[in-house]
Amino acid sequence: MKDTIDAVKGQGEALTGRPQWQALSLHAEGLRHRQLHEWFADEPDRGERLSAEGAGIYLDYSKQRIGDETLRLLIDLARACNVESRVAAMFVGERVNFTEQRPALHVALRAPVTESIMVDGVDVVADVHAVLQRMGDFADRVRDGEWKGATGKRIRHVINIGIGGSDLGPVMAYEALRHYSDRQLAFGFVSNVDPVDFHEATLGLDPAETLFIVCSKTFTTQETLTNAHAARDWCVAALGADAVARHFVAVSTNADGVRDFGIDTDNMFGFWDWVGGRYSMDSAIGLSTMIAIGPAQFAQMLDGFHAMDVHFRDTPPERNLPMLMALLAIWNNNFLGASTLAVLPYADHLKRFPAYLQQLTMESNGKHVTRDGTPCDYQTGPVYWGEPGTNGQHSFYQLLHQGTRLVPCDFIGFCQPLGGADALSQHDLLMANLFAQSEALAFGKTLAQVRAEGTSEDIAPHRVFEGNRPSNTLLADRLTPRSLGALVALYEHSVFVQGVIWNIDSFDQWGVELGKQLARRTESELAATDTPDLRHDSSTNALIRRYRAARNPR
Ligand code: G6Q
Repeated sequence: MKDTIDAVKGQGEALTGRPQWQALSLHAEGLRHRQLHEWFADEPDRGERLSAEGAGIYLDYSKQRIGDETLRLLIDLARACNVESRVAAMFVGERVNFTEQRPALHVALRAPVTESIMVDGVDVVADVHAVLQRMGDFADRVRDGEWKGATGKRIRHVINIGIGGSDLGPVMAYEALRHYSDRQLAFGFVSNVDPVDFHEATLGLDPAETLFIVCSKTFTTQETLTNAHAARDWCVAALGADAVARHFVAVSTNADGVRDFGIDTDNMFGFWDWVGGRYSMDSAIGLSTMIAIGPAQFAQMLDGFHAMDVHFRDTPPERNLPMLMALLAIWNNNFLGASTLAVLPYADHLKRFPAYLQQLTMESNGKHVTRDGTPCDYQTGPVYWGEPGTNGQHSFYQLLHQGTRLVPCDFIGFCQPLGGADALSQHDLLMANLFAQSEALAFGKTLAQVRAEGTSEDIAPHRVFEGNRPSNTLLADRLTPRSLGALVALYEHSVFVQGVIWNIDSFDQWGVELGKQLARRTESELAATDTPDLRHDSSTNALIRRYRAARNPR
């Protein structure tokens, strides 16, 4: 009860007016000139002390520009913002997505069958496991060739059609876990309404060996339905209308929509409105992942998610990975003025991980008003971006090292290569680069050091590295389904904690609506046979006229 009263009271108070926020502002001012090399010189045990471990992931945050006092003040702020009670509320299924009046219960998607979480009198964990069971049966049938196409051929190609949360998780997980996938099956992902996406994904494929998974929570998304219709036409042209039942399955919450499209609801895998799109890769939306790696390894991925959930729920803030990552992100964003955050996985299989995180973080925390609708007078979510190392080192790292902006980095690496001992020396080289980059960013190279190398005076300033550029390093033993699950859950929960502190709804996405509405109106204008009466601004009108004049050369 006290928590509820505090929560309500707490949310009425402006964040920047809180004494804890102001203490952090003052503290940041006092630390403005403090250098990472000074901290390391003063604290010989810093590198090991400023670290935490959970669910198989080790976080080194010693190269962040913080001291013990900083962390204490950040935790004070989290407490003042009732983070702990909001976390508890999320875990028990309260409607933490308050603008849509829904729970955000992705933690239920990986809860063991022995647990129960009630939503409106229904145990959702039991429902989750019933769907997992059906997914497992189906995935096994596709993998062992029992599920056949309309002509009796086994399935060789699986194409996921979906967009946003119904695409980014599946494609990221497939790439990340390719090593564990059945190489007899090829996977494709079609998301863009640009017709070339579907064309390229199906080029050269035999429709008789191709299975489409149409993934759409709402089953109303324009891009997905357009591509799904293109897929159906492609299939029917080769195999006839009766083939649809053998070549299409759906993942959705909308059984009517699935039926209307022509997919048998026996071949539909459901989920629930309490699963947000960007939090859904471990629901039935992960069907392609399960077909790729098999139900047992999919279960290991869920175990990894769950291990991080438990760590997050039960560990004090000082040792809690998602909490620490969130507080460090707030520190860099709101008190050191960093407006972006680079995610740099030293694992080529994680090449789609930054894109996945872009949605998770920016759709969640790209918000401009607080819970009560008041404009935020502080920055909310930073821009997340990134590329795998070492490739990025040969392009944008220049700016990270010597640019004028502060770009905090999350380095992600694994201690063991996937290729076994044969790959070890090349993997050592990869990881040497990761460690070298975070060291170079933190400690730089002084003018005196540059001069001592014999560099001429006119060139010397160009070769100086200021250092003092903060980073986290995340290490796991090996990229496995389990460690991937833990890594994703780590970021999911970090995003939520940041959103609680900023007092925003991390689970809605109203910002994607306006463009969709305008596109609907514009589409008919582009193709109109009569000259349309354009009533946009003069720029949009001129662009539409130019497009119409050139769109169909004959
Ligand atoms: C994610 C968003 C959004 C959504 C897509 C696809 O959190 O809600 O990215 O996943 O718009 O929606 P459907 O799954 O309904 O097609």
